[in-house]
Amino acid sequence: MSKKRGKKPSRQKDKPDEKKVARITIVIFSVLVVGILLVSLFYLSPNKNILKDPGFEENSSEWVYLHWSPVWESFTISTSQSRSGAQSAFLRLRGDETSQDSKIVGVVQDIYPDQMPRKLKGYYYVQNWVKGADLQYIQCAIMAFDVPGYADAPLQIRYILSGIDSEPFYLDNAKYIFISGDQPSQAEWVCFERGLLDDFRHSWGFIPEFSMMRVVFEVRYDGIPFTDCAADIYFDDVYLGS
Ligand SMILES: [Ca+2]
Repeated sequence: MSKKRGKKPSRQKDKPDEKKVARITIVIFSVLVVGILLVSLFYLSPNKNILKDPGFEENSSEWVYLHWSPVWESFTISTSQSRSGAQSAFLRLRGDETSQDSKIVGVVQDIYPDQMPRKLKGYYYVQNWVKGADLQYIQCAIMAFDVPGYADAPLQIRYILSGIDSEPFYLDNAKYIFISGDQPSQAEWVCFERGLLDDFRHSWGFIPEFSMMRVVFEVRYDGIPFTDCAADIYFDDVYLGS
């Protein structure tokens, strides 16, 4: 009798505890599921831009130019034109009578993604375009460094955004893709968009592994200009991501 009396109260105590444990388990499970979904959405988001300061609004030190190259000149940040926000990257190209080689004005960012980004997108705006050299063009180059089998130079795709309709020169480590061979439209924002991963696969026959990726937006001429040449180019809202 004393044993039966002793068991009943213990069963009555267990039932609320089991319900409490079950509720806590459900809550923890739900929190975990929601957390995993949120993390997945963040990392798999189609709009995850891996470029820093893609709208040139933060004056980020991530944007640089190739200062070590004698043919390069720097971009500046401008408030004269912007597709979004108040600023853009401004590339001012002018002819140089002393030029014996290329002249490039550009803006560059080095990034370290785990894999080849799927999509490249951006906008550029052209003013004061005076073609003063056969090879005067606007270009976006994507360079993959330390690709196995290509240790000497980065494997590249060079997107000709506008200005020329044939390859300016041959490079062992670069493939050209022409987005527009026409002379550039002026005084309007022009969008360019490509499947970067597919372009590497189709152009090179494989998707390269790499240690670093360099993204270059530039305006340039190659060779000696035959007359004064000029171009004011703005880039804004550039995108590289999934
Ligand atoms: Ca902007």
